[in-house]
Amino acid sequence: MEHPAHLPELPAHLLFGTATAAYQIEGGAHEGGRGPSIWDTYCRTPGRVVRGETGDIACDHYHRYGEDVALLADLGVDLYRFSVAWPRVQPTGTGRPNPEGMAFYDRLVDTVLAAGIEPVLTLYHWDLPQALEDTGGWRVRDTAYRFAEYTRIVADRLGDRVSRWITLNEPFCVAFVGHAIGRHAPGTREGTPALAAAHHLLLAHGMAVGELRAAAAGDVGITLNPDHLVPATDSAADRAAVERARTLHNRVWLDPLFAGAYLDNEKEVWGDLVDHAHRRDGDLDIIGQPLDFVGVNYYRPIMLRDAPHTEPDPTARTAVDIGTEQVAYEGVRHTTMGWPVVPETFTEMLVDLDRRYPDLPPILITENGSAEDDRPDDSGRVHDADRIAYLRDHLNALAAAIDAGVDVRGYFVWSLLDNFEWAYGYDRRFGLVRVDYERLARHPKDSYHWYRELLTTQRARRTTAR
Ligand code: GBH
Repeated sequence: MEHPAHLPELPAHLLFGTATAAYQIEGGAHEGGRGPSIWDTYCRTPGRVVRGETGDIACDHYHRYGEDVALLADLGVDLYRFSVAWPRVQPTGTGRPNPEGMAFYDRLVDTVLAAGIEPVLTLYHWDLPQALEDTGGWRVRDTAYRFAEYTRIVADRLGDRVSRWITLNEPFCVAFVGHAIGRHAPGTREGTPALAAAHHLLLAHGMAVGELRAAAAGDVGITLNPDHLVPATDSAADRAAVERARTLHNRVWLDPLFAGAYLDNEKEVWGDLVDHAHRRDGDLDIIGQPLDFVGVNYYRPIMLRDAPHTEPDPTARTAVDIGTEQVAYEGVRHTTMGWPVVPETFTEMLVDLDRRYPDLPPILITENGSAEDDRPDDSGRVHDADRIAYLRDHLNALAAAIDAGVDVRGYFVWSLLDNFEWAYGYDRRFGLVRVDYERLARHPKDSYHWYRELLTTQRARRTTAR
């Protein structure tokens, strides 16, 4: 079958989807017995989220999921990635499951399956039950055990129907944006406790893998956000800065998961912040169990230079104070997130990942997309040519990585809908579908129609390829 010139050409085996996350779309925050999460708390802390916005209503997906699944069906995706809100399942993070919460995900999964779409379930996309934060959150080991229990509850209920499971979404953001940069919940700026959180997240992942292997038949993986880090100059100092950042962003997760080892350079990067008291014998074996896939979220490269850390009070040093500073990319377009659009770095990141970790399982691109300045015309249509160009160029870059031998099996656009973009509130729009937050109406953008055409073309190729 002839491939239209304006569409990227991907291998016939590649599966396509879109992704969302519970707190960003569901709303219904006080319904169905849901307990409070750390994001409910964070949103209510003055100065944290743009205009003090919250996920209380969000896209009202909790009530409108039927309409959203119909949009997915019309789009023609193979896969739909969503997350389960832990505080809907266990309102206080422990104890017996909440029947109404379980019933919601039961209906959602059945509706997705009835539309001929495979559900891809993320267990943790950042909404920790507040009650667990109150007892130490990810800083304490107990939270990993609680996560394993929660995983078992979800697996027992949905394990017969969900064919792909993602334990955690972007643990980098949980540990370091949450506990060191402080721009995500719980919003603290810590050193050693943030590094403890990183370890407990890895442990939670490993324990959850064990539960999933016991109670669910599907494939199991984790979603990371491996960053493509570029030195501002070729100087030894800038290259060393990038190596420290590569440790903080990528190696913290990749080495224990896929190379069977803790970091060999922790002291160089964090000095006195390093404390092994939270590690126990055997943890590494739990963490490094084989996975069926690794999820990769990719949006943009980051350019860095060496910038000696000059905090006068050493006790105030956080885990992200590693003597680096971000440098702006010149001469490229930036999205409304302020992120540079450099599609070829998507190829470079994937090839680099593949070469550095020979034991990496097959990759699913679990998120890729862009926030644009979408202005609806008089009829409510959004002509988002910039988003289409972004997706087209990144899919071409993905095709190049696959050509270079990287084993990628799936690709998800972030996101199906405009939604609650964390600290940016509703101010940033990533959707293929516009959400009018006053009427909660959905309006497919031009990019939705473009992706639909791509999926139609790819499906036709798949049939001829057979
Ligand atoms: C992903 O995070 C998320 O999985 C998804 O929920 C989100 O909606 C999507 O991407 C788009 O952002 O201001 O320096 O403290 C992407 C990684 C990490 C990007 C946090 C913004 C803020 C860092 N995000 N980061 S900082």
